[in-house]
Amino acid sequence: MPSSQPTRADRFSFGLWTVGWQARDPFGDATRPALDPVESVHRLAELGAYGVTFHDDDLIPFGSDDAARDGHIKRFRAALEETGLVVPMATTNLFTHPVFKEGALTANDRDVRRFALRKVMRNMDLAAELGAETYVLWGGREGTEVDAAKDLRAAFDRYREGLDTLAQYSVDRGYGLRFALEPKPNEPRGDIFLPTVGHALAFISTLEHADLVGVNPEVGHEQMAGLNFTHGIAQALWQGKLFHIDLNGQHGPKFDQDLVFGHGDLLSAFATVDLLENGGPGGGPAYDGPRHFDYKPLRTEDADGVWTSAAANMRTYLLLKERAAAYRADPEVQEALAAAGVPELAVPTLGEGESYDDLLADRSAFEDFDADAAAARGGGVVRLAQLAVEHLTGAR
Ligand code: GLT
Ligand code: MN
Ligand code: MN
Repeated sequence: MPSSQPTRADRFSFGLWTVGWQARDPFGDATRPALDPVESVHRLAELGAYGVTFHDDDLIPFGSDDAARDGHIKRFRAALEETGLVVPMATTNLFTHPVFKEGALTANDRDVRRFALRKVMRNMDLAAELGAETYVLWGGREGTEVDAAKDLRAAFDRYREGLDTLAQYSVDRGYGLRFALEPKPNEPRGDIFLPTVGHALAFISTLEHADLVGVNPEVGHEQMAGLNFTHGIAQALWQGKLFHIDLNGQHGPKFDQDLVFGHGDLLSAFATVDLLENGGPGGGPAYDGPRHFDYKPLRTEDADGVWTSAAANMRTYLLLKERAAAYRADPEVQEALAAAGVPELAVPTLGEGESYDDLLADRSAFEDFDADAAAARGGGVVRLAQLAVEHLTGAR
């Protein structure tokens, strides 16, 4: 049995809104009482997490006066000090209050946009004070149901203006924050702007402080769009843009399930962990940021079930990490990888110093190339898939 007891070194973190979700859904009332953020900090620390993240309103209820606000922050800070938990990331709730029903940074109403910016800036102050390095922006309300109701090009101008303003604010205040945009295709809006990792990466390239902005992809959000999550984060890593990650589970294209990590597409979760842990230079980790879980304990669960599910996320990650290491170390897997030609993709297509003229002169590349023989070679891919299944099921 592998050691699956999480430690601080594993860098597991959770949003206050995850374990704190009271399980209110569009069809039913809450099934659990509110959870005190201080209790969440203590329970998460006991379970082996190293970090906790929050929206402004998770910690300080919307509309609190200054005295109440200070009180909430003080209690939270004390809990962090007692437990040693850190705050690696913070974010803003720009979606719950009805004021944001038509958008926040891209609302048609300019006053709402100005209010949204101020709300973010205020929580950036707190994030920096608590030592956060990353600031997430999930634009849940930035989108439409009726396209005629929004000047779409102006929406991107305003989105960019918002990001440029916030990044400049962080630079001027010396906060050192990096921003991570979280894509999602839909829900709560019919269609949300920046629906996938790819859209977000393209948008980021237009920003004034593009270097300070990356992505926070969520497993289920890419899978809701029918996309391959591992491919999405691979491209983000390749572009140096995986600033944060939201791990959870999802069963294909349907509403956002926010299941426990690995409780959706397990093979995809295996590929994700293998990439994060073994996909870097020399086979080491490709990502060194927090392993952040953004899930919702099932609505069926009581308080015990909440903590069982929090622990399940971490244990599943560690089990997959152990399985991925065993997979990589298995001589038969090594041989199957070689047979499938996987290492060959790392060899540049043109030789050292070779020009396209040299390629044109190389008869073996075209005139004498036997396309039919190359086409007849088997890929050896099923064997790799089955070896993964056997490692996952404990058969190897
Ligand atoms: C909300 C959303 C998540 C985002 C959070 C950050 S809020 O719960 O469903 O995916 O990560 O704003
Ligand atoms: Mn989600
Ligand atoms: Mn998320």
